[in-house]
Amino acid sequence: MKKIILIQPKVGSWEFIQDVPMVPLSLLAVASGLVGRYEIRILDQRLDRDWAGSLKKELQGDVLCVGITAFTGPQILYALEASRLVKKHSSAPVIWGGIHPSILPAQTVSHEAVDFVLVGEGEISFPMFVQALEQGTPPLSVPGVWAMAGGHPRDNPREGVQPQGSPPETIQDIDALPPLPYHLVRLADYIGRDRRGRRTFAIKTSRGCPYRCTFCHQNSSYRKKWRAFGPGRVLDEMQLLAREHGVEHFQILDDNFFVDTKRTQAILSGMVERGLKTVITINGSRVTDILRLGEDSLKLLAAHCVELQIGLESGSQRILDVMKKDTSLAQVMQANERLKQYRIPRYYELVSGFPEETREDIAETARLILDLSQDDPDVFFAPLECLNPYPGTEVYGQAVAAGMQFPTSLEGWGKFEWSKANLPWLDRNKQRLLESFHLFPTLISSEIKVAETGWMRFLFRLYRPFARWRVRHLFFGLPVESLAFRLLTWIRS
Ligand code: B12
Ligand code: SF4
Repeated sequence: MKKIILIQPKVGSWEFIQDVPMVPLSLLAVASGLVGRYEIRILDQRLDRDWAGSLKKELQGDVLCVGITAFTGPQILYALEASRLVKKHSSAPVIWGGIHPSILPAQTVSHEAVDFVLVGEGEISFPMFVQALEQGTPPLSVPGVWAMAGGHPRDNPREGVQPQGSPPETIQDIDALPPLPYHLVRLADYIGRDRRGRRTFAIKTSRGCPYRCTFCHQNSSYRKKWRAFGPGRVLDEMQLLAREHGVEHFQILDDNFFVDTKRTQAILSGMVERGLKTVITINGSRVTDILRLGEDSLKLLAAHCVELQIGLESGSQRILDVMKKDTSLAQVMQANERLKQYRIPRYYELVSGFPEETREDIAETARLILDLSQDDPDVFFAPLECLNPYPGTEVYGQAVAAGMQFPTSLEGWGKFEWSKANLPWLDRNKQRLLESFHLFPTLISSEIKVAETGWMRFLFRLYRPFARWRVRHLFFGLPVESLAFRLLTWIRS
């Protein structure tokens, strides 16, 4: 049996934030159609300290190819390190897939350490590619494959088959895909603990999102197509993971979990019917979909959901319209009220730094944060993120038009600094404001998540009114907090 090596590169600073890395879902998905036909080895740089040594050992077998996944950012540098090592120690072709290579395939495949790029979802096309390699037919005939031809990056250049640069279709019926081959990894390495010590594991129950936000990768990667696993498959997977691996908390990584309300209801009620004692965190949702949920779903959600992450983005209607969020502030308040009624813990996410955004728009966001977090222990805010114009998004086009310089090489994307200073439309005052505001949404929400111990929570409770005052007035001068923080750290050490 020929061997296929799949590499999960490190992510960067995230390694220090997470207690355990997230299970390599992308590689497991890609491997799902190959199980039984090839010897598959998944190598995770985040877990294996001597990953280079392990890779060299694996390369000694009969290796058909090496697949590597990457999204935009420092992960690319780690992926390149692995690619170069393969090139140095073997003649096996290196194929890159995942979000970054899919968005910029020509630039990616132009790198000397990359032989092929496979654009889009890999469950069907990767087995086709592998088969072509094995049979010695040109892999370029497989939809979505890019390679260098005649010194130029080309995708599937056969006449009449597919025009240059057009991505392959997304997989319609993802429910028909084989289950994830969890046996290829040591699952225990990917089960972390939440704040209450529950065994926590990440799953994905749907892909894509039908909406059109200008900063979101959805529109390019999945072209607004939302596809989902049916409730039966989702519940079977949860049951298996709970029974065989003791998972007590599922972190659902969907872009938008609630698109199909019937499916939501079936999953939530199925958890009760099957006696699943697990809780869930939902990573991706939006208020307009939450408003479509019936009373039954909300009750079930209250029973199971320990954290509902919601993309609020802004407190300014004008900016919500600019980013094409297709949501009104009245809907935001209404959804919050419904969730509050059921005491469903909300984790709101915000983004700022759009070209049209004024200080008054930012002040409106501040007012929304203050309103929603007022006397509500179940509301928590993520830090206010500065807009990152990722390639493939509508704001990326705006940034290019405004003269923002983006990398022209794969290495460049790996080293690219996503800092506010890069945004061409932000003047120095607004940059400073966004930088100072960044952590305050988190500081003024529930202390439970911010402060670990009882006495810290006490101090935090004393401090919170001051933090709220700062947010109300958008006044972040005289940063006494950072002095206090340094003092506390010194005392503790
Ligand atoms: C889990 C996750 C993380 C995890 C790590 C995941 C990992 N494996 O390393 C953590 C929490 C660490 C993380 C961090 C960040 N993330 Co993140 N994350 C995700 C999330 C929610 C799920 C990814 C996933 O597992 N998908 C499931 C698999 C099945 O889908 P897939 O990866 O697309 O894989 C398919 C295809 O791409 C292809 N494929 C993938 N790999 C390969 C390899 C080969 C060889 C082949 C042939 C095919 C192939 O086939 C797969 C099956 O169809 C996505 C959003 C999403 N819903 O996808 C964001 C996402 C990937 N993250 C994103 C971002 C921006 C970040 C951060 C920068 C956020 C931040 N502000 O700090 C950080 C830091 C990243 C960095 N570079 O330093 C963006 C990436 C945009 C981009 N252009 O790359 C996404 C898309 C979210 C978004 N909506 O913008 N993230
Ligand atoms: S609703 Fe969320 S997932 Fe959907 S396009 Fe907007 S930001 Fe992306």
